[in-house]
Amino acid sequence: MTDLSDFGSSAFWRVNPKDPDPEETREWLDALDALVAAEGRERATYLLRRLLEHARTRRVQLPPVMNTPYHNTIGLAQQPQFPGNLEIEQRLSAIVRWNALAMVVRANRAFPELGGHIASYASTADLFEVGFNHFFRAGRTGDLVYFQPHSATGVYARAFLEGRLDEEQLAHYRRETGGRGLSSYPHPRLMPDFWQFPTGSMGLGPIQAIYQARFMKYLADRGILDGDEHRCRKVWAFAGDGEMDEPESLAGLSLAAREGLDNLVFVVNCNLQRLDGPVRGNGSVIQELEGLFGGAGWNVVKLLWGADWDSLFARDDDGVLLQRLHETVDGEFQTYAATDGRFNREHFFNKYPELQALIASMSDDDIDRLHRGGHDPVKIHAAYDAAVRHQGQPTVILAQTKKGYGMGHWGQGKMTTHQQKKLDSEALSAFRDRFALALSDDDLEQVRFVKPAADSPEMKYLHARRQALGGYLPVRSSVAPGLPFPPLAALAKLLDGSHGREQSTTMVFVQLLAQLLKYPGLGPRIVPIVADEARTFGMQSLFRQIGIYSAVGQLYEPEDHDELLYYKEAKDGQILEEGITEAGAMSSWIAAATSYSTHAVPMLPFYAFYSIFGFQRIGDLIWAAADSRARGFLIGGTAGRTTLAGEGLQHQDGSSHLVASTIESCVAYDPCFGYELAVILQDGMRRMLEAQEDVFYYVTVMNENYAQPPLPAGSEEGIRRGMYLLRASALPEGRSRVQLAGSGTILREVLAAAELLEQEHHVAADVWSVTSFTELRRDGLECEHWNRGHPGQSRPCWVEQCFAGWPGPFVAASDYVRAVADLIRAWVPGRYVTLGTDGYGRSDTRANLRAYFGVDRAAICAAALEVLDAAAVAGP
Ligand SMILES: Cc1ncc(C[n+]2csc(CCOP(=O)(O)OP(=O)(O)O)c2C)c(N)n1
Repeated sequence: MTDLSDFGSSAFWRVNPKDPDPEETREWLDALDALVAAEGRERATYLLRRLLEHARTRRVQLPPVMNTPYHNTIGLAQQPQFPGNLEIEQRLSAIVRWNALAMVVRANRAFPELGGHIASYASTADLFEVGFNHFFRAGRTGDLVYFQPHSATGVYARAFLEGRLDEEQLAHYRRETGGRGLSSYPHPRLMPDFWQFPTGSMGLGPIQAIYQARFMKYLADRGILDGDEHRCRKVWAFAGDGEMDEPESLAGLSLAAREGLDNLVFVVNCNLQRLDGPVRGNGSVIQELEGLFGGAGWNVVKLLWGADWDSLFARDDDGVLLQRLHETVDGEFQTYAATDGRFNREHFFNKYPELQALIASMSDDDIDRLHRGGHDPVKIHAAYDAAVRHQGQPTVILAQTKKGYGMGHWGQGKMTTHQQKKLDSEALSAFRDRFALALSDDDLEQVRFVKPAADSPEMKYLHARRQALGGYLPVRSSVAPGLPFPPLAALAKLLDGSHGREQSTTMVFVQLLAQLLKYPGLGPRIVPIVADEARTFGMQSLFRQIGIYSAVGQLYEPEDHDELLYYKEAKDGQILEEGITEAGAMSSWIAAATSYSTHAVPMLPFYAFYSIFGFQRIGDLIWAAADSRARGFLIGGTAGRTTLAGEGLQHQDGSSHLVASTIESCVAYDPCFGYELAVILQDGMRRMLEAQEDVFYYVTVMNENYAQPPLPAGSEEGIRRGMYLLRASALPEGRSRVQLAGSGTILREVLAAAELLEQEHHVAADVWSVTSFTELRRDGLECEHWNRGHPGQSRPCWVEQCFAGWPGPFVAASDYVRAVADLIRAWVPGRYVTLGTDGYGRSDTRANLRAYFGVDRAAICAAALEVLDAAAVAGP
């Protein structure tokens, strides 16, 4: 017999040392077997735990226990009866496979630049199909599925069979500008009736799915969703094994386990390859992921081998097969996927005589047909069934597949398969034969889509299965009830100003939030979210007032329990305190901000964060939020490069407004005064909750204290549109005159500069408060567009309307890079000088920083005098 302990220096043997006394080992194993047989597995688990504890006291080093053998977690004996018609399902999945492939091939025949993927869906087709036929429940209380993005073709191909997409749409895959096209990846922004969750940026699907599952528990624990109705709902997240390398893919694993998210199922499509090559050529990605998920506290289900391996494992008395699998690294598994039965026999099985004997009765074709688990519907069904039944933990299914499955030597397991998007007739014909598709040579040549007749057994089956599961998916709905919100008059206290008391806009925001939390009908729907910065923003009073959500309540007496505003965690707590994870907090925000669509329950999330750790740190998640048609408030706190004084380069934000301006549905404001903030937030609620516009707000608030003035009469429209005249100079006509504009706290420097100009230089200065350079620019662009389409007519934009009759010159300053104030240059009717905080932040006092960056009153005054001088020299 082969000495299994002599496999040389493979990765397997580095963690599995040789056995110095096999006989003794056998005795221990026999003893365990006898125990299990006599007293059951539970008793064995108990004794193993005691043994481990005892070993620890003896300082015996423990082996890595997070890995199980390289076979299916669910044994043949535990496998439930497959409830479907296997034959019909296989025929259906063959058609879906073909149509998915045809979309890509046709698009690229016509326009080679369009791109697309065939190999990824080829590997995941069965994983999707078993879900569609047996698990994914549709409807308002149905499941939420995050699809692996570059397998979107398969979802379209199935929707085509279901009659939800037509042939013209399929023919316009990746050609969207004409209006009948299909998105490359899941994009609710582009297909708002179809896709629910954007997953195209690797890693964002997994983290959003986790926080979605958590948000559903939050809604149920707070009594907003009916717990009974929603108990069976699952969140399914399909990810690639390469995708699991993204930090975001792994970032939420411990939260999911900690919160016991048994409504969450991850399916990792382990085809062992990513774009460039193998995911872990020299190791095993499945074993690695098993350790990671298991270590985080997940229920791990390995789905590695198809039914045809069952008899091989059953006869593997000496464990040679298992050992051979363990010593094989993923790079070799890929080669086995790319080669035929003969090669596999010679290189995998023939290595040891015991293995050779095991497959003696199998032909090369039989070996070629040995399935990996992720291609066997029965095994997939068993894994999914176990996952949906599992309680108390989230489940991950590690499904082993072959990349480019069924693409023969044109793609299966090939290093370059990820980018394969064209197939010649020979390859198409081989694909047809491989999946027994009833296609003529002409069908092949034209790469025709296939749709069986409505009364065919396949179509009847497909519809019946979906009917049994509540309908079709993915489907996105935008229908949601509105929410009440206060009229502006109800915010009078904030609009009246602080009566001389010094307050920051952050404090005004917290007051406003507290008021909204008490507003009937709206209060309970507000979701305050923080990433360990509540105290920074003075939000700690909310801890006691509305509680921090915790799935288990509060199991300890908080250190500050005898204080009025103690740290209160509660099962019905309203605040989501995410800890130091901006990505996690943002994912929670997305779940809340799309709840109107996902759950037909509108919520109003406010996520308050250090403004630099928003667009800069997790910009891609904000982009995904916009794609998701999120509605809610992002509050960029401690904003401005010179306003957050002491913190320095990594903390001082001078660019978020510039980035915000690039996101079409993001409405951004940089208000200076509390009344401006109140008008903006109230208008935001009107647009999002009443008009149900698919926009979200980014509003910066600062921590600088100053007296908050009352709302100047008639300024509401200007505040909303982006600017208004705050102070017209009282100096008599005939003086030199300049128009100054400013935003955020720098507006106060502008006001001080106006005083300086008037008092020391006898120059008249009018001051404009700019609440949003970005909205002003949008309005300018829109008017330009309109004017172009209406020759002979001219619609002035808001900047032009405001500055009409004000001759300039103009000076504008903000606490952000100059490019922010430059956004409106095209519509300023005169010489326009901008000041900003370009460069790296650094720590110092506010006064020193503003002088350093040239945005203080002296710099603004100097810029105004200079531009006036230049104008005087240039003449009228
Ligand atoms: C953030 C991000 N980086 C890169 C890409 C480009 N990309 C698309 S698919 C892919 C490879 C995915 O490999 P894997 O997750 O293993 O999925 P498979 O196609 O093998 O199923 C890459 C790098 C992306 N979509 N998102």
